[in-house]
Amino acid sequence: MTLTIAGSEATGGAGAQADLKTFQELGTYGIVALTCIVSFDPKESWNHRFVPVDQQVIADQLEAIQACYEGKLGTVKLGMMGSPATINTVATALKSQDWDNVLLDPVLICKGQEPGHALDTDEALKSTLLPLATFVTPNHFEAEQLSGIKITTEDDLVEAAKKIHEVSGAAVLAKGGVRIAGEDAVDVFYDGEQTVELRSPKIGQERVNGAGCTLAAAVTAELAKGATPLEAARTAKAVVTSSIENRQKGHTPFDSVYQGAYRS
Ligand code: PXL
Repeated sequence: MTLTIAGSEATGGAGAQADLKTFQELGTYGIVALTCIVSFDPKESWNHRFVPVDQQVIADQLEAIQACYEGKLGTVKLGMMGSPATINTVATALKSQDWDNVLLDPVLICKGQEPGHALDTDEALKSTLLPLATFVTPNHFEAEQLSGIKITTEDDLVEAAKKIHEVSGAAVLAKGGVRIAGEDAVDVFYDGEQTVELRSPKIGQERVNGAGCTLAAAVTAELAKGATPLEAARTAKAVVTSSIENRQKGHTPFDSVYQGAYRS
């Protein structure tokens, strides 16, 4: 059983939709509490229109979920929060029970959001959610924000992963993706003991919508099934590679991942 606390991305590529599809594909019972609704704007270069869900409604969803599955729900993924207020509401609910796995995908910015807004969200993520996390999956930009390290090489990515582990105690899977030069998409796993570079050949040079969400959701599902953090990271890399290979094209300038063709 896996819960995602995340935003809706209406075209179905990213956010809660990607999380639920990934949970289903990996054989866990998926549950969602929605934090916000993102609708790309076809009239404005597909910028993100962002609407937060009312704080009371976020709290109500979590109340329903936690009461329904009390004693059974041990794994949660945190996706796009969108505001410090939502981060506080979510943290309050999380603290009302014990968790085996709290996976934080520190989604910081979405085009169309105010940069100032993202800075506040960054601070709230660091102070309020990062200490609760057992596993963190920052992308290139988020790893720079959380570590304060500018990342241009694989070595920088390793340093950033170590720094984020130091401040959180969590296992870290820092994603280089297409942002670090070279033939391979490299992600760095660090859990305080092992540093492992996970690589697979890049599939094009463009970002694919929902890849980060899928990777983090796959880690979440595997952790819920009892995998170690490193095993979960390896499986997740295979899931996201398959989801990129089988991407869905639309009229957006980017394609969206599709998880449905993954075979273990
Ligand atoms: O991929 C990051 C992401 C997460 N959550 C929501 C999103 C996006 C990107 O579009 O819309 C809701």
